[in-house]
Amino acid sequence: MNRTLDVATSAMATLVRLAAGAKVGSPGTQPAKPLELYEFEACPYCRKVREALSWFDLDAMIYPCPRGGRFRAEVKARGGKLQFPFLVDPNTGTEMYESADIIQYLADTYRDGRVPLSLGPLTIVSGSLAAAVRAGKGRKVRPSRPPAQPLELWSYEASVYSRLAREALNDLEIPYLLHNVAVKSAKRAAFTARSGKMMVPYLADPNTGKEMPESADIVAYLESTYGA
Ligand SMILES: N[C@@H](CCC(=O)N[C@@H](CS)C(=O)NCC(=O)O)C(=O)O
Repeated sequence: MNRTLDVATSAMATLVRLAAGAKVGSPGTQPAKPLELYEFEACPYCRKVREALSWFDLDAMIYPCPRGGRFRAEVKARGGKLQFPFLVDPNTGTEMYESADIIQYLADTYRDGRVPLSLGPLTIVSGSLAAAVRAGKGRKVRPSRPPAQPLELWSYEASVYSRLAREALNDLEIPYLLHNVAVKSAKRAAFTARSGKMMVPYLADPNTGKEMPESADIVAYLESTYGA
C-alpha cells in the first residue's frame, strides 16, 4: 500500500469509529504494575479494549497476537482457548477474556465503574468496518527477529499515524509498552518533556537506544531492525 493510501485508509478507520479513543474521559492513576494485553490490531474486540485504555488513560504491555504468532500459545496455555483480547492484571492476579468484561473490569478496578456508550455493542460493527478498510493489516504475522526487551510506544487509539506504527509492531509481533496519551491525558506533560513536542507516534527502543517520532520512520526502523 503506498503512503497516501495508507494514511487515507487509516484516517477512515478512525472516522468510522467517530474518533473513539481520541480523548481521555475518565482519568486517574496507573496501576503499580503494567496491565498486559494479548491482542491484535485488526480485531474489533481488541480495538474496543484499546479504545477503553485511551478513555481511561491506562498504559499496558501489549503482546501482539497476529494469526500465526508466537504469543498465541501463551494465551491458550493460560486461559484455555485461543480468543482475543486476553487481559492479564498482575496487580490483582486477574486473567480474563471477553472485551466487554475486560472494559467493565478496568472501569471497576481503576476508575469510577462507568463505561461510556461509545464502548457499547455497536463498536464491533464499526470496528469491523474499520479493520476492513485497512485491508488485512494488523492481522497476520510476518517473519521477524524478536527483540531482547520490549519496546515503548506513545500513541492513542484514534491517532491515524500511530495506527501505522502499531500495525508494524503487531505484524512483526514485537511486544511493547503502550503509553496512551490521548487528549487530556495526565501523561502528556511528561511525554512532551521527553520527546520535545506533543506528537505521536513516538517509539523508544531500549535494545538500541534509538528514539524517534514519525510513523514512516518508525515503520522503516522496525522493518530494518526486526523484519526478517
Ligand atoms: N466475545 C468476545 C469475542 C472475541 C473474538 O471473537 N475474538 C476473535 C478475534 S476478533 C478471536 O479471538 N478469534 C480467534 C483467532 O483470532 O484466532 C469478546 O468480546 O472479546
